[in-house]
Amino acid sequence: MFGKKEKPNKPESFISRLRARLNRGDSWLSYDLANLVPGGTIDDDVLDELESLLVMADVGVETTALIIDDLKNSLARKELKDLAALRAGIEHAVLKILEPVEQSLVIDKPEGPFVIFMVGVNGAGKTTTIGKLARRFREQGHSVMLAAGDTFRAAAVEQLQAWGERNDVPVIAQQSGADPAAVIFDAWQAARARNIDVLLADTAGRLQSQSGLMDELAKMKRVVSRHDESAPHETMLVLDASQGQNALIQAEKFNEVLGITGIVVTKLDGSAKGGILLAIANRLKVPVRFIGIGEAVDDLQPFNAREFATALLSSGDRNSP
Ligand SMILES: Nc1nc2c(ncn2[C@@H]2O[C@H](COP(=O)(O)OP(=O)(O)OP(=O)(O)O)[C@@H](O)[C@H]2O)c(=O)[nH]1
Ligand SMILES: [Mg+2]
Repeated sequence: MFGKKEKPNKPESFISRLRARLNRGDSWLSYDLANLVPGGTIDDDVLDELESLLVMADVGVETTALIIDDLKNSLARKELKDLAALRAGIEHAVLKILEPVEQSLVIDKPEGPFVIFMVGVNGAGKTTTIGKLARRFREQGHSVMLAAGDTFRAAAVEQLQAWGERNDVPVIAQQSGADPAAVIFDAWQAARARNIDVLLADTAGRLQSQSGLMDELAKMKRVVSRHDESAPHETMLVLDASQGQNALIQAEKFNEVLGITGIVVTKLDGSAKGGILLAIANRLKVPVRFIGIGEAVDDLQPFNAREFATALLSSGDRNSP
């Protein structure tokens, strides 16, 4: 395979890694677009086929309809003369959906620590994201502490402690089976006493359908807000992009129970086509803070709508000669 430039002395930028890794480097959208329009004419049939493509790429029926309606209006105004105009039209529609959710997380230090709750289903990437964020915040000059609120899974505390050691960040933990709300409160008190800027709270993975466990998260939030009514300052939902439309269902339920204030979409480097980000942005309108494209520390970066749209629409390897 070729198409990717070697740059031995300079690490690849995040955007080029995103382009190379999204849907395993197959830029399905531009590749399939070119195939849809072999003769170069855009008509209703082309848009109908595009509609199926978007639905298959996890964009979802509702959000796809929004994009297609936009394009049909452009077509009626005779603005879609060729493939380039169609691509520009899609990019415009995609940006209209993504730009409003591009809102970076701002750490403004209140009285106590800035508290971030990390929630999501099992294996979505919560603990890893905490590790990556701990590093990022440290590099930005903030003092950081981690709370081992996953007291359920046996190795969870060790996993968090490993991240803590790697980044020289203290971890507050109790024995496994302890009440997670007690761990969080303990950590919050410690963070306040030590004048820590950011407290990142890990929680055990749970399915959105497990109502008892969802209530437990709400209780963890209450324990902190009782002592600092502005906390938690961020309830961050971690979603695994490879779960497709299921991630949207998770997002809706977590939002309903907890009031999500930020989203992290991980694993965009796998087989995920990335359309799920459009579905989530359109349905929830909750800020997408970061996206993850791999397991390394710098594989997590702030979400940038334009970069993401470009990655969706850029020429992939399959278009190379
Ligand atoms: N490829 C890839 N893997 C990721 C990404 N983010 C996290 N992972 C991997 O996903 C796996 C699960 O990550 P965790 O951080 O343990 O997930 P979790 O949500 O804490 O899981 P539980 O605590 O079991 O609920 C790990 O192997 C991570 O390295 C990503 O953006 N891309
Ligand atoms: Mg975890």
